[in-house]
Amino acid sequence: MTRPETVVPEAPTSPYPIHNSASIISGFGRGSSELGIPTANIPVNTELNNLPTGIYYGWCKVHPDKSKSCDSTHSRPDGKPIIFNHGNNLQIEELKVFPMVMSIGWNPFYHNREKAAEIHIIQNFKSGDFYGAKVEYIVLGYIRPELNYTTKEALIEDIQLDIQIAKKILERKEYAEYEKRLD
Ligand code: RBF
Ligand code: MG
Repeated sequence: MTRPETVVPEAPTSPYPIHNSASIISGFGRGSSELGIPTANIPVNTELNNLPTGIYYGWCKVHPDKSKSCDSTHSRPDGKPIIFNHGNNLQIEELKVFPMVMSIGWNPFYHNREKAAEIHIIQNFKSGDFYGAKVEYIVLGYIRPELNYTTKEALIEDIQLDIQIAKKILERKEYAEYEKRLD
């Protein structure tokens, strides 16, 4: 399937906005290392599970979990140890509201067996990862279905296009105003 054109309504319409928060879990670790596009993985709750699989846009904000002051180590399914710092290393300017793109689905390019929900925050985080932090998100619309690709480069190119589309839509007044809803 080739990428369909993204059609955006004047303003967010039902079922959007979808406003919620989740704890960041560990994924496959491919986003940063293989694609250069880090994603914060979150559990697929009922609300996200009920959406068609595909790529979405909206706003998000990371909240450090201050109740967990100590780092803890979890083992990823492939055995790699992952340090959960619960976002307590983040800089103050990294705690603002940022635009985001969210992927919900099976990652056909990687043949995942489990459905995943992942948020790419459109911001260059300089202070490292933040497993175990809370991410508050507000989904405002849909960009496209998940697609398969013949090369990793083609997947990266489409994700870069998603990012540009999301940034542009979120500048519109009807979408920009939702930024204020994230406390
Ligand atoms: N994976 C796919 O297999 N097909 C896609 O069309 C696809 N689109 C994505 C779009 C965005 C904005 C993001 C953040 C991810 C997308 N992914 C897609 C998921 C990607 O494969 C995944 O983030 C990495 O494999 C890391 O888990
Ligand atoms: Mg990830």
